[in-house]
Amino acid sequence: MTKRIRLILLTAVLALYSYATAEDGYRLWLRYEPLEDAADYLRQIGDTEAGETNETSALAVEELKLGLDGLLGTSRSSKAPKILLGTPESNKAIAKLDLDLSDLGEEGFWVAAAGTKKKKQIVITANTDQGVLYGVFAFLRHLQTEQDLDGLNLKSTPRIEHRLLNHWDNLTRTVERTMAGASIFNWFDLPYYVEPYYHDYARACASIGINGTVLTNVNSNATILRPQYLEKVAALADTFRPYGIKVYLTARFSAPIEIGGLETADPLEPEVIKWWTDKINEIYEYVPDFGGFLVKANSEGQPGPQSYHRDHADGANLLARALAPHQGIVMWRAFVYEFETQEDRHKQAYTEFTGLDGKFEPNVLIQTKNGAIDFMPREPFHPLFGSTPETPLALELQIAQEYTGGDIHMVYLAPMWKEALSADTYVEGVGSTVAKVIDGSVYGHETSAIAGVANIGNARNWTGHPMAAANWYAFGRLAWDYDLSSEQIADEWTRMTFGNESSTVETIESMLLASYENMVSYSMPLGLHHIMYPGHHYGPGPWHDEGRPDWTSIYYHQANEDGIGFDRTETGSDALSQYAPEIIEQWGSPKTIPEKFLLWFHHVDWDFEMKSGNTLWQEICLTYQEGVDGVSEMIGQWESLEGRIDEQRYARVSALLHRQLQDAKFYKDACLAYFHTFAQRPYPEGVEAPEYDLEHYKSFELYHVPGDPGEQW
Ligand code: BDP
Repeated sequence: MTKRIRLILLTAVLALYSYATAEDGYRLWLRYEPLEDAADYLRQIGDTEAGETNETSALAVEELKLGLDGLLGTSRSSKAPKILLGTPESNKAIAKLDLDLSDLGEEGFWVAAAGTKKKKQIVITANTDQGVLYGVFAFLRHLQTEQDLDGLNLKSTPRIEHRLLNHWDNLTRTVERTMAGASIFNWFDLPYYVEPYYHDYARACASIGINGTVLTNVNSNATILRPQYLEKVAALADTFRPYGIKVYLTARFSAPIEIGGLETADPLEPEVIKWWTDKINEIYEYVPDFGGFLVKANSEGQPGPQSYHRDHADGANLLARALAPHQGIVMWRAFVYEFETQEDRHKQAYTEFTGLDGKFEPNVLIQTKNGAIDFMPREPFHPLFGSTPETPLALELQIAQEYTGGDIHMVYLAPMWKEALSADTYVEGVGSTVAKVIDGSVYGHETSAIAGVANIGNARNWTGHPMAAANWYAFGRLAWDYDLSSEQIADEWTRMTFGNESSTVETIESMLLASYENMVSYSMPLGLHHIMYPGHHYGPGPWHDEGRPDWTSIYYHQANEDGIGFDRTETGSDALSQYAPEIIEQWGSPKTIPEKFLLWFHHVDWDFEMKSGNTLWQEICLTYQEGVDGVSEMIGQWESLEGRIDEQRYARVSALLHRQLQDAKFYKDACLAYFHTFAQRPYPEGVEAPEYDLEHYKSFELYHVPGDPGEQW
């Protein structure tokens, strides 16, 4: 072999090696890189004795092997404690232990040290194979995060029954409001070709307890209900089933007209009822465990029952009755507001759905966004939570960062979701948190659901921004157990994604945990909301004043020479009256409301004195500045990791953080330049005045922003 050929070969081998070990993010939090303390663990973990009965249990065995081989290497000592894996039915050795699994339900698991002093064992068990699979992921997470095996005892059951991703994916493969590439669902190739990555998607979802996925956009297309597409849906359902993931679809209310050839979609017309019943029966022929429908009706131009002078209950019940014999559910969205009325949008869903409470079939859940406006960077909880004692509510969160920096900004959303989940509605006394309304415990509902609008696309690393995967992870973990803290979830994710080296972990965690407040501060602080650029929603547009009033910014901030903020008290829209008396009392005065919600409920003078002693104007300026400074700090923290983490992710995050800083500064400068025209007061010390005049910011345009529906149709 000549020197030259040897060199070429060597380069090829090296390239292959670096490709194979590349940290391109594809493996998400399931990297299973060798542990530093592997030798220690190897003394405590021996061979696996598994009971295998079906595809799900086979996956559990395979995952455990994959995880252990990666984390600890492939050889095991015959003297080390064995892992007993399976249900008491599938594994005789587990049956012999005679464990009480009665509190584990269908999905819970138990991972524990078992056996005798002489013959130690580790048991990973559950009532079902699905539970065992969850147990395997929990055990591997325990190892990945380098937890102790002494006294191992992980017992857990999910708090919420249906834990769903909502994909806002179109059949054309564009994705509404997600920036991570095209839709992962390759409809044209289905059912002939099932992409291998569908398995990896399902596996990642299962690893965090997600058990359902809505495949299609809430702005729906009736084509998905055609037989040709149902075949495709069936191929996906077959792929996801062994991972415990059910598929759901969005139902376009006018489908009987669009694909059924009827002249009406009136939910009370017998031919419409028959059409949906036949369609639903047909779906179950393709997908015997089809989960049900998510419906956006009479909202933002979507068809719905009100077009026929029927109400939302008539619409939801039509579908629910046909789904019930198959155990399917309807998630009917509360995100509705009238096209014509000028009533504060904040109030409309509450008025609509409290009026219908008690009229829904038992398999209907009203799916409600965390806040009443629309996934703003920070929203007070939706007043509907706790206000429909007869009707279960599902919580809809947005993992995609529509208003929170797209997937360009590093923003860890768990703190926002925790704020919503732990908000006290007071409806049944202190402690009636949104989480408890959702899990059904406040009013004794049996069924419960939580949904996250997915931030996933066909980007190699799934979510575009390497840090955005933390949000997918956090959603699943909180859906399983809303009592987990943002810190704990950040810690798990960071260790699993970047390894356990302590200063790396500390640095990334501290960045994650600061990121949410930073983003709120540099975009919409102190209760400001809906002041984003129209259409694509990326970046500021506080001056936006065209079109229907409640789609403008000026409608929401109400800035004038006197002050700023939306009066939602008695003297204004009175949306506050939709909350419990305890909330009204606290939030009713600008002096007592938590300042983070001040301008959401109050129109306040520029010179209003804040708790800090600053005037409102000064506080607004300082908070914007704090947000920008926070991003600079994140950059400094990230730079301290150079050389300590892989070059690939280091470089990507670095570039993104620099762009985030530029954007944050732009947000601050644009908003301050604009609000200054009303406030006309000097910028306080410590605040960098906007670099340019207002016209500069107003004239700035972004083109072809990913996820913008205006670009898609
Ligand atoms: C808004 C989005 C829009 C969605 C709508 C919804 O801008 O793209 O279709 O919510 O949730 O946030 O239906």
